[in-house]
Amino acid sequence: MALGLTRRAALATGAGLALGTSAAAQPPASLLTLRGMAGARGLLSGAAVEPQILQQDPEFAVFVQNQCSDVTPENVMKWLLLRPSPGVFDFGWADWLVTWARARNIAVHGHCLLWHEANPAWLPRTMGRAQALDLMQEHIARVVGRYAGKVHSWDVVIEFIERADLRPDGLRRSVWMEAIGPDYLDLALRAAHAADPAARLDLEDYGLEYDDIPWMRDKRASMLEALGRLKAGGAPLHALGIQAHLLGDHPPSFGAGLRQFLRQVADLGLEIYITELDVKDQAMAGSPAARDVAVADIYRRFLDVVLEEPAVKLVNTWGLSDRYTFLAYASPRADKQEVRPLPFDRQMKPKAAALAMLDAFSRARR
Ligand code: 9MR
Repeated sequence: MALGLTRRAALATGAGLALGTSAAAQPPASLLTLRGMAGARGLLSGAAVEPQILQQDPEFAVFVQNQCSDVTPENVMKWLLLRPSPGVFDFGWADWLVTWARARNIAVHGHCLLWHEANPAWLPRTMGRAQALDLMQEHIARVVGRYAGKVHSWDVVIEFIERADLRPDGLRRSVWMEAIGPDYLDLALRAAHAADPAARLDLEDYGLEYDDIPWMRDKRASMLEALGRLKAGGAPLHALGIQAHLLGDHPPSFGAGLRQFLRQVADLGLEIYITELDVKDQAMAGSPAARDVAVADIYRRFLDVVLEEPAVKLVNTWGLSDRYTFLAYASPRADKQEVRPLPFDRQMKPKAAALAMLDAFSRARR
């Protein structure tokens, strides 16, 4: 699908062509927004956001509202922010975001219940099994229970495979794994399911995307084993989340290997969510315009393969506009130019990557 200037302009406003009247709080349904095109293909499409930014930057908030059918909290549902001290929960910003999204008919993808990072200093590094189980189960019951019926899906455990930790099962030696044992994954899923039986539950990880990177191929194998074990044991697991922080300076080797991996995941009876898509342009050469074209090509090649797999139901970018991206502080460019990893630029105009996403969505077979 070639998108001409008129369509670009429509996409830029986020308004697009209204195809029907909608309730006052809802943006117009438009094929020329990511949420509109994704919706027409049975997909959710959204972005990671910070509620503080939605509150401070109303222009950005309207833009998110127009482009996203789901949002994920980039940080405010992590232990570090939710759990200032033992026994204390601070739900302020998480509540704000869930309320904001629901008022706009936007689904919430919860992120994340257990991670080895972004934990408060008070969380013990080593614990006995009983203590860790209590803490984990209380956390999941409180957080998932609070948003029961309001959160579409949860990243229950993230980044849980790490072959370099040298366990035969490939599991990362996180604080939870070390204290509870490998069944912490199953127990975390069961706790989340008990707290909200309607929520879709995933396990999420990075390093599964590239066919030509040996450790990623190995990680796929460990992932399939772990998912297979959980499903065989009857765990309430509904999806695999694939982060997809893609590399601007690496060949886009998304081919038969990725295709096969996605099929194998689907064959386990799982859906697949793309949860943190962006393209790191930290080390890419060329002008901003040239980089935008190369970044868009990576989005297109990745999504073309991924969306061939009907089990893929959700595509979220990690941020939406280059105005707000963690890569600006996590991976700045040596030449001090702004990083441009996301589909829309700082003015929230669509870059070639937004058109690549729209195009890939339009061709998704469902
Ligand atoms: O984008 C997030 C950044 O603002 C935080 O400082 C960081 C640590 O909490 O986490 C970033 O998000 C990560 C996500 O939660 C899990 N996958 C990797 C993401 C990028 O580091």
